[in-house]
Amino acid sequence: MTNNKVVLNWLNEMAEMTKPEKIVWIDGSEEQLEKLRAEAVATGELIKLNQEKLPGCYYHRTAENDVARVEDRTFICTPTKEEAGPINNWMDPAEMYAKLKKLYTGSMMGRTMYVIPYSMGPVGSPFSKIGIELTDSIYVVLNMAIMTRIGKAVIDSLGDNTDFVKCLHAKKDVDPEERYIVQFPQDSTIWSINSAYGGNVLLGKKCFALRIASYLGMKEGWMAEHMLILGLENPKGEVKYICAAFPSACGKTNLAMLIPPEYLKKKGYKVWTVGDDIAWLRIGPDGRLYAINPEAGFFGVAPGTSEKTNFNALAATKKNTIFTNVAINNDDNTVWWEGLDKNPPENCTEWTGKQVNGKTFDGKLAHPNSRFTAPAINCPCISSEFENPQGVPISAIVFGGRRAKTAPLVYQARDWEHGVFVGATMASETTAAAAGAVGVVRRDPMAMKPFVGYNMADYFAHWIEMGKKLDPEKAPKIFHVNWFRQDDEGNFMWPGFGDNMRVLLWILDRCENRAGAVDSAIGYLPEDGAVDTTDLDLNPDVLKELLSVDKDIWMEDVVNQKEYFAQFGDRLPKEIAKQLEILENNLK
Ligand code: GTP
Ligand code: SPV
Ligand code: MN
Repeated sequence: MTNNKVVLNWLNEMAEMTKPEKIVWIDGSEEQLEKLRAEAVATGELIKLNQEKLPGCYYHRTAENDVARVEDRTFICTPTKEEAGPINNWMDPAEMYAKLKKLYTGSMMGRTMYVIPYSMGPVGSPFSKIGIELTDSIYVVLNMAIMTRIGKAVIDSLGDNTDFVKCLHAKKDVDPEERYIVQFPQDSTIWSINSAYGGNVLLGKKCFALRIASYLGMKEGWMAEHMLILGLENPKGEVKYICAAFPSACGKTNLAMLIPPEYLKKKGYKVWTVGDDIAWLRIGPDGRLYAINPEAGFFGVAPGTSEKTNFNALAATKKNTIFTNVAINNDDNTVWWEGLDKNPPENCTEWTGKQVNGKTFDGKLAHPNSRFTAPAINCPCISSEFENPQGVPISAIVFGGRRAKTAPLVYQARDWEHGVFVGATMASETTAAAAGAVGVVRRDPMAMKPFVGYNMADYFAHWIEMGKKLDPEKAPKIFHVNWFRQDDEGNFMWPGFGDNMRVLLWILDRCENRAGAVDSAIGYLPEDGAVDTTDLDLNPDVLKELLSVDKDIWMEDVVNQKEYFAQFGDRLPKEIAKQLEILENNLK
């Protein structure tokens, strides 16, 4: 497929180490992919679903110990520990290479190594970057074929260029004790072993498009962020774009595909999806911030996805989709998960493969982090700008997380620097998207805690620098939202989902100086009546509560913020320290 010497030498070196029985280049043709699907069905790696109801759809079940990202086994191997920073796992690159070489040696014996050339971003876009993933998993090949642009066009566009990310994945024994997800940012290299799940093995996604790309962005003057990108069209047909960073399983896919409440739909408001997980952001020649979605598909959380909550995501999964770790309805060979509807199948295979009566089963039929891999073009609300190589201009950046108490429904940062501080002080309850305890509040700056490829303090500094380079008149305004505030009984107080549109409209109005706000200790809050509650069955007292700031709880948070920032020592930008001081004084 290529005469690129650097590619071929690297490929040979990796093959000598892993010793596959054969090597197969993925050309991206439907014919080749179809052969691989058939092979995976024959070996049981995939199950073919009901082809009338779900054409082109397949099912995959992972090992029970391999169902989420593994943050404690994820490493950033920079030459010094300081470059990786205090919140990343680190090991000396030479030591890590030596350790992993032992694990990889002979790991593909008797197996096939697939070579997947892929592009993050439209092939040929100035934003785009190329990777090559070597893997011994057909499941990975088929997922990468949905999530990225793959094949001959990509390797052709690389030509003799040596600027590509070298990605190696071996499934090996899926042994959690020997599982490693390792980034070597200085070498543009990713090595992943002993997993076959999602973000651990689809190396274009979190490993490249966030960890390696965030490092490249810092060096080259752009940003790689854990953000959705959506376009909001008003009745005049004008579209404004918003990026939002929420931690894993905190609502990005849902917000990106939002369907407005009926009264707004009737007026002509629409939402268009550009991306649901990752944004690459650059400053354009006009001083504005532009974003592309480097991915080509959605690797979305299945549970909670229904016609009511996320019609568009569900519609996107009706063809050419791979489902992982959901439940199977044995009566018609279709899929089911908690929250799809209120009718679990009686004749059911739950996610680990046991035959159960879904109606009486006590437990989850689908794993809480079960996922669908769906082509973006399947989405009914995919933006016409999805393939735009220049990206879309961003009006607002929104941060958010799961906070039962502290954060109000929405507030606005006073300026860019304050906005960076708002992002840097993000915290959220942990979810099933990563292995470990669920529901524990942890600090997750910009939703990038698990994904930043260098020292988080330098990452904050990079955000501040980017702000200085933007035209101050055109820089996105920065906001914080919380869809997950709870009452004393633990119920969500805000209806969320489509009704989040009400908050987005306030945000865009603020960007154009149209909506009212009141200054508070933490930033600008919507003034009375500024969030439109037309046709919403919400007690005005509840909205008041949702928009309230409890100074005692915030003071506790400030104590925690201080402790958190202390670990960065002198490397913490002075702007962040100054904002912390302002917040503390405001709360006193
Ligand atoms: P990753 O793919 O892990 O990065 O997750 P994500 O941020 O895209 O989260 P997603 O949109 O898949 O939502 C995760 C879970 O949160 C799902 O079970 C949703 O149903 C639920 N959720 C999303 N938006 C809302 C909301 O506005 N309110 C409430 N209560 N739940 C929501
Ligand atoms: C996330 O965990 O944020 C995801 C899923 O989007 S994964 O691809 O596993 O990272
Ligand atoms: Mn994500």
